[in-house]
Amino acid sequence: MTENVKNTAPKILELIKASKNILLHCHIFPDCDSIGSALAMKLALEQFGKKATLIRGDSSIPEVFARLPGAAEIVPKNFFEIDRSQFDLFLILDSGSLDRISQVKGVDEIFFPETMKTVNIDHHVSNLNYARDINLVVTEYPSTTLILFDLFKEWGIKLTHDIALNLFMGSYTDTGGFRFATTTPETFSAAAELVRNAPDFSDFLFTMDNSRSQQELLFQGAALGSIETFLGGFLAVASVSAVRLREIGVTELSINGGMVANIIKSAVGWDIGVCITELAPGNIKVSFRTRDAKKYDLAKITESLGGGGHKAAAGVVLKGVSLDDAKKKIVAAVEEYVKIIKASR
Ligand SMILES: [Mn+2]
Repeated sequence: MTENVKNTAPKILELIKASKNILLHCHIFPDCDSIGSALAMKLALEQFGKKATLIRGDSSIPEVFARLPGAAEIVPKNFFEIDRSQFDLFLILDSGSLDRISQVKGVDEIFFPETMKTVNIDHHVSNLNYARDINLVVTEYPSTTLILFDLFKEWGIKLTHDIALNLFMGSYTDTGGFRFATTTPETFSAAAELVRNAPDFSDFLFTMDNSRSQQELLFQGAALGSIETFLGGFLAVASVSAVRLREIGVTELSINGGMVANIIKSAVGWDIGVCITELAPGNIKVSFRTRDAKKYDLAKITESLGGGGHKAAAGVVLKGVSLDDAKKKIVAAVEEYVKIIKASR
C-alpha cells in the first residue's frame, strides 16, 4: 500500500460517513475494472449503511460482465438522465478524465452541483485530477480494484464473497491475467486473499473466456485468411471489404480489428500487425499493433495518417478512400516512418 493511499483513506471515509446518497458510475465502454470497482464499492458502502446508486453510463454492460455480483442493480441511465441534485457524493472510479463519465454531451456539460462532493479514485497515468474534493490517483497500481482492495482494508470492510469476486475480476483483467509488467508481488498477495474469499473465481473466468459471439470468430477468420506481408515481411496486413462483411453476415458490433492485429503481431517476424476493415465504402477503420514497442512507436505512424493511440496499439479511420488505396497509404506511411527512425539512429 502506498503512503498516499494510507493517508487518503481516512479522508475519503470521512466524506462517505457524512453522505446520505452516493453516486457511482461505469465509464464509457466499461471494462471489468470499471464495473468490478463500482460494484465492489457499492457493496462496501452498504456495509456502512449507505445508500449508493450505480448508473450504467453511456454504454451497455457487456453481457459477459452481467453475471458479476450486484450487476442486476445497475441503473440503466447515463449521467444526464439522473437528478444530480439528489446526490451528496460522487465516487468517480477508474476514469482519467471527465469524458469517461459521459460523452453524450460536451465535457463542459459535465459539472457537479455545489452540494455534491466529488472524489476521483484511479490508476491511469493520464488522469487529470478533475475532482473538487479528493483526487486519489496512484499510478503504481495495476487496477482501480486493487486500490479499492487497500482502501477497504483501511476502512475495515469485511471482504465478502461478492466484494472479493468483483475486485478479483477487475484485477485479473486489467493486468491481462497477471501478465502485464504492472503486476507486482503485492498484486499476487491481494489476488490470493481475494480468491480465498471467492473460490468460484474460475467459473467466472471460464464464462469470460467462452462468451465470444460466432460473428466475432467469423470476422477473425475472414481477416486472418487475408493476410499479406509488405516491406520485406515485418509488416503483416489483414483486410476485410464491406462486401466480404456482408457475405459472412458480420455487423459492426462483432468487428474487433484490434484483436485481429493483436493475433497477427503474435507471430514471430510480424513485428507490426494491421487490420483494415471497410465498414462501408469510404469508411475504413484501421488498427495497428506491434510486438516491439521499444523499436516502433505506432502512434507516430497513425498520427501521420490523422489518427492516434499509444506506442504498442494505435488506430485511424480513413474516410473517402477505397480499400486498396487505404492499404497503399498504410504501407507508405509505415515505410516512411521506418526511414525516419533508421535515419535518426
Ligand atoms: Mn482500470
